[in-house]
Amino acid sequence: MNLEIIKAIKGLLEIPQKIVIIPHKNPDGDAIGSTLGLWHYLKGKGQDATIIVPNDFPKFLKWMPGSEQIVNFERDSSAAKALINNATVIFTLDFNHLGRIGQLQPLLEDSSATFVMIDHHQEPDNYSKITYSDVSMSSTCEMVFNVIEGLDDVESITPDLAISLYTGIMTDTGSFKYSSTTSRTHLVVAKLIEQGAKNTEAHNKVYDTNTPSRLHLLGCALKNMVILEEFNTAFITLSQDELDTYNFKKGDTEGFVNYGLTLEGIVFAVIFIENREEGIIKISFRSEGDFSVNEFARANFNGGGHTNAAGGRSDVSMEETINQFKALLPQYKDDLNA
Ligand SMILES: [Mn+2]
Repeated sequence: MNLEIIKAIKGLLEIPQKIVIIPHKNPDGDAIGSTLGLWHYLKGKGQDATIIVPNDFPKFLKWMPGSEQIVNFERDSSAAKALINNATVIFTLDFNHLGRIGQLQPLLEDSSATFVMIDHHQEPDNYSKITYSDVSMSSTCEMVFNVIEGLDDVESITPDLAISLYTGIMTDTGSFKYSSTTSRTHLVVAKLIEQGAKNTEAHNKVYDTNTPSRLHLLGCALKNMVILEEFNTAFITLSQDELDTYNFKKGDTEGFVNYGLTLEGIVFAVIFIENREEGIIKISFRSEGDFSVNEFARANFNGGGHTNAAGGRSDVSMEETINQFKALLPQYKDDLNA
């Protein structure tokens, strides 16, 4: 990675700072893993550091060492505000524009702290003084490893730090199978295991956490799947009523969207999930090959992300959203059949 970035980060950490680390809203494995990994590192260096999440994160990540010390802005907004106001350095991890942190956005916009962005999403904003942005990276966790390596501290990685980064790489690469997984990713993971990451434990704790109601919800989602062979596309809908029927808990629909891609020939998979409270349809897009769901989500559904994984939203009803979606497909037909 870029030596200037390492130099700049090194310079920041030469003196004691008041550090806040922030991941995106609805934090996933990479968001929690990378913030915890960095947090363990900074604590190890004697720095005063706190992680603030914009809102809660799924239960299947709550076993991670240090996660109990994460400040949830929705629950402890006054503590979070004080920490942000006093911060001299703010690391923003796994996102690249301040619109991704919900209610925290105005607080960060008013902050005079030095901002450091570490992120692998496309088209970064320029709010940070130090920007480590690389869309070729498997995960933000891999990038945090690169920073630690750049600072010549790999041998100081503790088991708690190692398992944090391991877990984020594991979840963001679909257990090391997405195309973003490089030989370098495997080398990083190998080093993390060497430093004490208990890999089997991470897999069990993240993936073997089904509840009967989640499996029933999955059954419902799969039953609702619509396959549009003409466009090599499969989509799933879940209404708020269906979520309620199966006692939906945050994180329960994680991974559902990927089932569409396991069908032979399907290159584009989508899940539409109604959120009555927010009055929106939350959308996840996945693709195989060159079809860019980042561009599709940006152009049509107020979202974005990566080439093969993106998110978006719709402010109209499920029925209207599905109609809009179907009406869009013909103009992408050539790309979807490439
Ligand atoms: Mn990520």
